[in-house]
Amino acid sequence: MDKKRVFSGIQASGNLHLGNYLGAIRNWVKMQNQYHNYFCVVDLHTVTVPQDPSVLRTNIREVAGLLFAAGIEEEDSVVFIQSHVRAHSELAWLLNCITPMGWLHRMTQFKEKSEQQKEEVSVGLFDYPVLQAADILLYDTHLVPVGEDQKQHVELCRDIAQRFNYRYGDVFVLPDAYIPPIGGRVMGLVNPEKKMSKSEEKRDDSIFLLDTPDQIRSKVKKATTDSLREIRFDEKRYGINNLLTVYQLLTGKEPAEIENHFTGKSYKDLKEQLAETVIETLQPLQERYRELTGEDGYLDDMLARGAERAEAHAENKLQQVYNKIGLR
Ligand code: AQP
Repeated sequence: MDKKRVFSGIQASGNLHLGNYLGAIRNWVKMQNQYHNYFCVVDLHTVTVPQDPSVLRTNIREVAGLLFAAGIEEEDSVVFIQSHVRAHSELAWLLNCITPMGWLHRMTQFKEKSEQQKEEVSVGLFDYPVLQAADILLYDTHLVPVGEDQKQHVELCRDIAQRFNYRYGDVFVLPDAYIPPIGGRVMGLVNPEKKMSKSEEKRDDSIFLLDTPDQIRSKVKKATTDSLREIRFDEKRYGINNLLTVYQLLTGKEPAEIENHFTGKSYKDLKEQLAETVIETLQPLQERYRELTGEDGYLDDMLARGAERAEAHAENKLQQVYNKIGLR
C-alpha cells in the first residue's frame, strides 16, 4: 500500500530550541518511516520579518544541519530549502487570488506579531499562512506534524484547499494537523506563560539545541518557579509544570513516577536533574551536527538532492493547478 505523505516546515529565524525539537522535529524523526516525508526550511517565511542577510544565510544551513543531526534520514525524508523550489512562491500567488482577506485577518499569530511591529508590518507577514498553505498543498500532504501554535494555519490551509477544489475540481488533498498530546507547546523558562521561541531578546527563555552544557545549566537554574515548594504537575503553576513536562518528555516516564521520584526533593534538585537530562539528550545531536557540517559540501549536496526530489513532485502539482485555472 502507498504510504501517506507528511509535510512540515521550520523557519530559519534564529537558533532552534527545545520547543521546536519536542513539539515538532522529534516527532518527525519518530514518524518518518511510516510516511513519505517532506521537511522544509521555510526561508521565504523567515524574510516576512527583517533579517540580516549574512546571519540568515548561516541560520538556513544551521537549521538544515540540525534536522539531519536530529535523526531525519534521506531514505525516508526529503529535506530541502523552500526558496530552492520556485513552485512554492508561484502556488502562493495563485492561492492568494482565491483566499478572502477576512480569513487572514482572523489569524492569531498575525495579530500577535503585527502588534509588536506596528506600522512596519509587511504584507508578507499578513500573507504568511497562504504561503504555508502552498507549501503543504504542493506535496499532496495528508498529515502536518506541528506544535500547537500552527493549528490555526493548518486549518486555514484546509479551507483554502476546499475552496479551490470546489471551484476548479479535485486537485488538492485536504491535510490534517498532527499535534503531539504532550509537548505541543513548550513554554519559556523565564516567562512560562509564553511559548519558548527563537527570538533573540528571549535568550534566557529558550534552550537552544547547540547550547553548551554550561549554558544549559545556567538557563535551567534561572527558570521561574513559585513559592509552593511542591514538585507536582499542575497546569496552573506554569513554571513548575513546564519544567516537569520537559522532564517527562525527555525521560519518557509517567507523571506519577516523576512526582514520586521528586517527593521530598527541592526545586534545586529538579533543576539540576533536568539540566543533566537535557545535556545528555542534546549531546549526540550536537556531535552529529559537528560531523556533518565539518565536511565541506556534504550538507549542501544533501540539500541539492532534496530540492531536486521536492521539485519533481511540486512542479507536477503546480502544472495541474495552472491547467485547472485556465492559465495553461
Ligand atoms: N514552544 C514551542 N513548543 C512546541 N512546539 C513549538 N514550535 C515552535 N515553538 C514551539 C513548533 O516548531 C515548528 C517550527 O516553528 P517555527 O519555525 O515557526 O518556530 P518558532 O520557534 O515559533 O519561530 P518564530 O515564529 O520565528 O519565532 P517566535 O516564536 O520568536 O516568533 C512548528 O511546528 C511549531 O509549531
